[in-house]
Amino acid sequence: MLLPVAGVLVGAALASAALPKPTPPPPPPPPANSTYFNPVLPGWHSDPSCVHVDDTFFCATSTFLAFPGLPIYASKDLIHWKLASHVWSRLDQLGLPDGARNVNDQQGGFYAPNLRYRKGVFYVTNTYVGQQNINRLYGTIFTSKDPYSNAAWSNATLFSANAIDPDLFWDDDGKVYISTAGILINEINLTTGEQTAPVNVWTGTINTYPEGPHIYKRDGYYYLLIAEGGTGTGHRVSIARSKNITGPYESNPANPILTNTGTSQYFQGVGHADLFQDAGGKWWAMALATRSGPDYNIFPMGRESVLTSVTWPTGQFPFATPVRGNETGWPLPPKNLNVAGIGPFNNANDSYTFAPKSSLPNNLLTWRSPVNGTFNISPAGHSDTLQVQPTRINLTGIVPPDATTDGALTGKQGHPFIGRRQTDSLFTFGVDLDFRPTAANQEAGVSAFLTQLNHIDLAIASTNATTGSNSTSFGIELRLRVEASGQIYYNIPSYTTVTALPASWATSGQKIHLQILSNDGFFFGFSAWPVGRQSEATQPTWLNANIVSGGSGQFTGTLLGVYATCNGAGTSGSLFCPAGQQNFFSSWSYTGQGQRIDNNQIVPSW
Ligand SMILES: *[C@@H]1O[C@H](CO)[C@@H](O)[C@H](O)[C@H]1NC(C)=O
Ligand SMILES: *[C@@H]1O[C@H](CO)[C@@H](O)[C@H](O)[C@H]1NC(C)=O
Ligand SMILES: *[C@@H]1O[C@H](CO)[C@@H](O)[C@H](O)[C@H]1NC(C)=O
Ligand SMILES: *[C@@H]1O[C@H](CO)[C@@H](O)[C@H](O)[C@H]1NC(C)=O
Ligand SMILES: *[C@@H]1O[C@H](CO)[C@@H](O)[C@H](O)[C@H]1NC(C)=O
Ligand SMILES: *[C@@H]1O[C@H](CO)[C@@H](O)[C@H](O)[C@H]1NC(C)=O
Ligand SMILES: *[C@@H]1O[C@H](CO)[C@@H](O)[C@H](O)[C@H]1NC(C)=O
Ligand SMILES: *[C@@H]1O[C@H](CO)[C@@H](O)[C@H](O)[C@H]1NC(C)=O
Ligand SMILES: *[C@@H]1O[C@H](CO)[C@@H](O)[C@H](O)[C@H]1NC(C)=O
Ligand SMILES: CC(=O)N[C@H]1CO[C@H](CO)[C@@H](O)[C@@H]1O
Repeated sequence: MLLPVAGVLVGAALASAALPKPTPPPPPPPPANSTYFNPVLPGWHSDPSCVHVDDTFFCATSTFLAFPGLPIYASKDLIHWKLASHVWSRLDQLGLPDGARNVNDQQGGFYAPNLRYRKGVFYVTNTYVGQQNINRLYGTIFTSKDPYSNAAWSNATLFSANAIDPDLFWDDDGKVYISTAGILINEINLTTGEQTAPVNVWTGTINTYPEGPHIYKRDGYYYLLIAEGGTGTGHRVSIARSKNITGPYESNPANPILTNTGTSQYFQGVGHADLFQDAGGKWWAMALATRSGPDYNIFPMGRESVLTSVTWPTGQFPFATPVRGNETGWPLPPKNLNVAGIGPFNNANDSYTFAPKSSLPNNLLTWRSPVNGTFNISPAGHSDTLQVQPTRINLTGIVPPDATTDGALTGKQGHPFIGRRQTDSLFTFGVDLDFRPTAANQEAGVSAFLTQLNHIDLAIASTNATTGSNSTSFGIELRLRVEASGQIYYNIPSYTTVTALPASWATSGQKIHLQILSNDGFFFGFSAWPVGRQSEATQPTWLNANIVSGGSGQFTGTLLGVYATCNGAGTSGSLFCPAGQQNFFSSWSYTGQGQRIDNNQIVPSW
């Protein structure tokens, strides 16, 4: 046995002496782990659900009453996310009576989406909640072969949903299952809509709001990932598995696999995760989190999307790296901004001129779907402006379901507001306003808007007080409105303060600049000045961002935008104001100036 081996060795030694063999290069070292900042989708981006298709990652997030709704973001590097399309951009996609407007609750509308890809088709499965009744829900499935186009998204196929947060799972035998909060699972035939009776397979580890289920099949097991604990500081991600999709499911002894509950971390409410793999097979989780600290008091951006690494050993349960502002984890794909979509990137600044023939920027949202004709770009004689036709409802209106007298004042038929997400802790948002009132109590201005019951507005308004009046029968005032009635946990009063506009500001044709900014992420400052004369700016009024955190908007996040109203003047039941009032906004800008990533740490916006 020894000799032939020796002979081989000798032969090999001779061969290499005759023809020197290059020493093979050492295997490349594994790429170093990455460091990046969370949230990777800052601003209101709740309930993320993500897939990886070819070289691109896609995530969908929930939008409740905002329109257009259900954004799809695309990224090639997991850090820079571009708006690819909105799944819901046409009112008639829902096919419900009254379109999609007739929702009472401020937190109704599109709940958590589920984004999946199968054989060339993207599926977004969801529930539309609360039409006329908070408990009423419609299951919806939208499909598209082109995630970069609004128009390519189908009308909704409606199905009877057992609960919120439906998830679609295709088994190897072609059967399709829906799981929902509860956790309930049943089979659905996507062609006929037929469903089997649901089975309650798991109530989680603490019996509290088991929801947001996702099923993954791996190593012969069905893994059932859920959110539980409620979408506040108790939020967590847990997992169970079974060899049989309908159970019984075995809870992971190491649950929860991802949470910051019970910690002093700045990122709280971590939960509602979805798992996906990158090109190298590494697992990642996208989850929601609030930048609130355990006080859970000031978090104007609401629930944002955070990225963390997941380790999933063969045959075992996965576990995730805890969520931090300065996150370390698997190597990231190289930076790549070559991403398609209707844009912009979520972290971009806005600088909008509303040039003639342009359309509304795609990152602007309205509250509920807008009344046709509310927003006009560069109308005749007013180039480079966004005209907001005032409607009779102001940003509060009469909050449903109390509106027994005048349905137009509930907002259920649309609001005269359009805004973008606050995406940075520190920011400056500003716009110029050319306000042309024709009667008392007309107003137009800017708002930090969470819901109809949680918003702060700075407006130019006409008043019949005589102070500051010039050449008209009404005066012009700066009106600051704090609407905090939805702030249920803290006893913040709602109030309005007015100051007469200085006479020198109110000259004909003078535009007024209105600004909202934050220097620390905790307080918002509201100020105004005549365009071109910033030295005359009012001292900012500083207000606690708690006014637009949680409360009636615990599922949503702050939008910064513009509005116009005549505060109920005109004909009962009619949406628009008496003719005359004109409001032209121009030079819209938003600049991100910093992100708070820890209780005592702010970094430049990225
Ligand atoms: C969507 O539904 C509306 C209303 O029923 C209909 O007019 C429209 O043609 C539908 N669109 C598609 C793409 O099916
Ligand atoms: C769905 O229903 C159709 C019509 O009955 C049937 O042809 C199809 O096989 C069903 N699909 C599944 C996956 O059972
Ligand atoms: C899986 O569940 C189905 C439906 O409850 C049942 O008929 C089947 O016996 C189960 N299989 C196993 C292996 O438990
Ligand atoms: C983030 O953490 C890394 C170490 O993981 C450290 O080198 C870096 O300085 C930190 N960045 C900030 C802004 O704290
Ligand atoms: C890299 O990140 C992964 C996921 O967070 C972690 O499990 C692993 O220990 C890290 N490796 C090093 C060398 O830090
Ligand atoms: C936004 O503008 C600020 C201030 O000019 C700048 O520091 C920041 O880099 C900009 N953000 C992006 C994503 O370009
Ligand atoms: C919306 O308004 C425009 C212009 O006023 C009009 O052409 C269009 O038909 C309206 N659409 C609907 C659905 O009412
Ligand atoms: C001023 O207010 C009073 C009382 O609200 C109202 O009766 C009057 O019509 C107003 N005047 C003008 C010019 O709007
Ligand atoms: C907003 O509109 C409602 C309903 O018309 C009205 O009661 C309220 O006074 C208005 N708010 C302001 C600040 O004018
Ligand atoms: C009473 C008063 O202040 N009148 C002023 C109104 O504005 C015009 C145009 O700016 C001035 O010329 C008037 O003096």
